[in-house]
Amino acid sequence: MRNDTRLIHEGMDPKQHHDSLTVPLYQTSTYTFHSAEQGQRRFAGEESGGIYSRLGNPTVEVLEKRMMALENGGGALAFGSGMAAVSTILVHLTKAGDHILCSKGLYGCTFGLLGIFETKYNITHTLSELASRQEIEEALTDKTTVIYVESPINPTMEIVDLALVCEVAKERGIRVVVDNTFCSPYLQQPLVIGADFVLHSATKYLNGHGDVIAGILVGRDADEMHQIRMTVQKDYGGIISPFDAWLILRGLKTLHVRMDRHVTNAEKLLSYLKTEPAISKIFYPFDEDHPQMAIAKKQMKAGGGLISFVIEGGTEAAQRFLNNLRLIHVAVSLGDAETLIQHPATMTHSVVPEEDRLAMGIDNGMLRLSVGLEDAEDIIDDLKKAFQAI
Ligand code: LCS
Repeated sequence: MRNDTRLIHEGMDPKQHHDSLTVPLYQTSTYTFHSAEQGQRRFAGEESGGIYSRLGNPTVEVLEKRMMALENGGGALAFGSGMAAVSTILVHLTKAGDHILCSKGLYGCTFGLLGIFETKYNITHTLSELASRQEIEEALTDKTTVIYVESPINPTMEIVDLALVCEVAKERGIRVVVDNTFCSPYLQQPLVIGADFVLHSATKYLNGHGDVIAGILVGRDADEMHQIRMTVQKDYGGIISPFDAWLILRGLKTLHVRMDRHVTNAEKLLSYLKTEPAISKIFYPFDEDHPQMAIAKKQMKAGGGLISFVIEGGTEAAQRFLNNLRLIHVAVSLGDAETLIQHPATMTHSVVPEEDRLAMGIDNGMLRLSVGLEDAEDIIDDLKKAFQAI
């Protein structure tokens, strides 16, 4: 199957589910054993089958199989949030005293998690542009076990050259984790490029309907993914609920058509935003003024549905602009049918100290627009009116 077909069919055999067309919702916490000995065999791993839904659930399993196929991995795990996926893989790959090399910018809570790692376990990190082999090599230490990158970076839309990072990491046996939330596997497939793990806030494009918090982790190696399932995921316990998995399966069926529309709407909005005199900078990966457009085009199928821009006048001007929008909702999150806009300095990245935030390139006047699926002209009209009002 090709990926657009996998979105709809992968992992689901109606014959195994009473000929149901859609994946049934197994809303159960536990499974009944036919005998005490069978329970013993299942716990011992000698017989497959249900044990307890923190260890596996048939609805969740279809989602995991589907995501594994879409990302070209060997195994996948679903979580109760994107942050549960982030924390699980970082706990798996590090021990006290290790070092994590990161992209220059990170989602605010990922940055917060790294702070916890540092204070509690002396696991340090460095943020780097990772722009050249030399820069990557200089930022590595003999304690580096992981390179953790977002690309595009939330919310600056900077791009990391994934092939370059993977090449340098592979030479040194360092594992590469890519947060692919902004792209979804429809636009970018980091495992194909050479990463070891790819993760998502499934809250965003994968689900696409603004009604679930969830995460996905896909790894190259099936045995290692099973090991993570039976250790960090099981014992830290950040699993997804079957209902949320069911909703994401429903959302995934339209990922390709939704992403196409997010992208065409974003392109229309970009053309308009470039004519707005109040905007001093615009960040969109496939914009010809984006300094890393060539790298973006090498690894992404299209520019995605997020545009960030800076308006003159800092936080005060940004807030005045937001307060004059009527159709576009002021909200964090992204990847939904509704167009959403947020102010990273006071919202998603407010936990990042100002000095670090500015070093990440997040100005006080920056706004991040998650372009929805409405008629692009209506979104543009709303933006125009807000600009006129300020
Ligand atoms: N990674 C990225 C790139 C994200 O943008 C987010 C959430 C996460 C991980 C964490 O996922 P969650 O636990 O929320 O499912 N990003 C958000 C954002 O930009 N606005 O609100 C949440």
